[in-house]
Amino acid sequence: ENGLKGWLRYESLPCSSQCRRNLPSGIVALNATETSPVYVAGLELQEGLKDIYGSHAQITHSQCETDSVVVGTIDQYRQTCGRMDEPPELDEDGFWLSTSGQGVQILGQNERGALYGAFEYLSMLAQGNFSEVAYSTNPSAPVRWVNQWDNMDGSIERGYGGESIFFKDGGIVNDLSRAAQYARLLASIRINAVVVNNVNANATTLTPQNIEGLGRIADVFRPYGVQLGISLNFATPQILGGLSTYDPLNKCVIQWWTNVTAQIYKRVPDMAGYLVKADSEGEPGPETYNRTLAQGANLFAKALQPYGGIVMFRAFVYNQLNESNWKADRAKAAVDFFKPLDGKFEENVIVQIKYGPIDFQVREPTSPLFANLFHTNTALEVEVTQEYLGQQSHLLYLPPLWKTVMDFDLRVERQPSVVRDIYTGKRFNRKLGGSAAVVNVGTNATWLGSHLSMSNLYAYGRLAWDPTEDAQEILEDWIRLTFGLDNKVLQTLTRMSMESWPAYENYSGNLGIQTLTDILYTHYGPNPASQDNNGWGQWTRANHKTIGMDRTVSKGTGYTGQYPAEVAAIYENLDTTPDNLVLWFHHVNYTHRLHSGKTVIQHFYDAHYEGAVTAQTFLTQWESLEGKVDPERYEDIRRRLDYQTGHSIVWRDAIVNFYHNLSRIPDEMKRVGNHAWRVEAEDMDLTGYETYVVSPFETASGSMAIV
Ligand code: BDP
Repeated sequence: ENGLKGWLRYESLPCSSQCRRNLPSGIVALNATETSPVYVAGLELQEGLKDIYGSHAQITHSQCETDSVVVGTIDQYRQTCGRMDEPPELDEDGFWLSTSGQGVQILGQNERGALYGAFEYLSMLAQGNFSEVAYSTNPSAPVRWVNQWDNMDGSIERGYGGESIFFKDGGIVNDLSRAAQYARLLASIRINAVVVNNVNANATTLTPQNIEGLGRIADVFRPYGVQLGISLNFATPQILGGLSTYDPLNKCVIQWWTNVTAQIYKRVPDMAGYLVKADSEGEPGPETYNRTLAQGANLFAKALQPYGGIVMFRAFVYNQLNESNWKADRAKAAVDFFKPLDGKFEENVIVQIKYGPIDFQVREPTSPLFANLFHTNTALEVEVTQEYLGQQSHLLYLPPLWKTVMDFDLRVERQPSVVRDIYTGKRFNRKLGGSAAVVNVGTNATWLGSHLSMSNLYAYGRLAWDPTEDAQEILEDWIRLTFGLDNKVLQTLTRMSMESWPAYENYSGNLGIQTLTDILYTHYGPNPASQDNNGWGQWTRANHKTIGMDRTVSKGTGYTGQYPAEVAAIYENLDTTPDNLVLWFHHVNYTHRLHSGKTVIQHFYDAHYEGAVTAQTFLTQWESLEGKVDPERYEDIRRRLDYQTGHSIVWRDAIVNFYHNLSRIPDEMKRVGNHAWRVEAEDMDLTGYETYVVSPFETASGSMAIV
């Protein structure tokens, strides 16, 4: 139980009489080609039936048996099994699942859909569910991608699960078995493409040798219906191609991209498309030549059009980093850059937008860019990798956070405009759209570096398919698939997970102040001092009396004006701004009273103590499951929660001490700075350890640690 199988464990279950009645006696996979998703679906069904219920079903390919499970496309079914009276209505990648007649039917609109249906059926079996169902399901959007920030040298930017499963020493690894296993996991949650290399892309990704290697990755993905995507470095024609320019309107540059795209499609005829980060954080882009971001995006769009590929063009472009200017606001940048370009992008461009306007913080308001593009395809970008959010060392179930954005109604033109309806294309009638998650799995057997973090990957896939699904119901499925059917395990892990985001928000940064982590590079651990005086535009504007960014139109940066009128009005006014975003939108005294009746500073103190208290229950809650979870995973998770217990206290004390020092306002509960019972490590007799003054000072009590 090292985690490698993720939620596809197919743990053995007793076969009740209902089970015996309902288990199919054979498997009919309507494609005999070994690399086809339908063939793979047949094998997966066989393995699942064997592992879960010990039943040995034979696979055939050409004859329909009534008490079998039949898997294939609608067309294959018609050819082999005869007419269908009422063929289900399916969109691309959709499927029909019926367990209600004789045998089981799993029919996809295409082969990928058929494979998804097989995984759905197996997920029912693995949860002991033999209910009779007959339904079709379709994806909310065509783009359900994941991004990997893997570098060609094998490291992974913001990855916490080991080295890359794709790259090493500048090339593609020989053994791609983990890549195939990844595709299997992703297919089971209906993800249809992986962009395999970092958005901060290396031009050498596109050498002929590496294109061949990328082709090998695509080959191992293909049987699972997963397509390959590639991140591009905008300056590749110059860096790799030897041209004197990378101007997107230059004929030689256009020709260069046309040629390289042709070479890629020759090797990978089903390549999904490109992901481009341009003119952002030092990455090259069209700005160098005074061209617009749309002109930059369209360069790739046109190269891809003959092959049906897509350009995911990132909206994560920002400036406004002059801290002395109180009107400067990085949060405004995406709308400033992209709104004027609405309608100027080719039809196969999708603007990929992070959920909030800054950068994957523990709480952000919905990116207003979703309310400013009406003639442009959009996609939502989330992070499964817990970059600012505890880096897999803290339990954090993310979907409740994502849902604050997916379910947010932006009220464009005073009409219902829920974000999930915008990026899936429904609200503004766009054909393309969807979502992308930065995942960053690595060679660690747990994939993400921690068993419990896998709930986020699982849930991402489910929400990409259907963003209206309930975060807790998804979690419960994941728990049963990952840890079995014990009710106490289910209840306990559900509770811990659902409490995890509020707890982390409480002890890391509340009231919309953003995650008070180190901002300079690590994005880990508390460092509130770094949240001002930095060149990243992530500022709290904290001084000894006041805190928060004034983003109003009337007095501040004007950011609220980027929302449609009804939403703007709520955030413009301190009285109507919800407490959980008050410091995002307003600059107030520490003594300002919230709707809750508490002052800002007292809320800080209380929330940090409460958050740490909740985090400490995670360990005891988990320990109550000893014996109910296999020892290997039990112990690994226990150790992490033990660490989180301590680190949540470090967080708590760092933040409350920092603001206590700054504001000089005492804690009504007299906790801050008062830990009479605490034994400081540096006061003990030390053998083999030395004391060490930490920076920032507040991350250890008395600014002393031992090393
Ligand atoms: C930030 C990360 C940085 C990424 C960047 C991005 O810290 O490593 O390159 O986002 O999304 O959150 O491009």
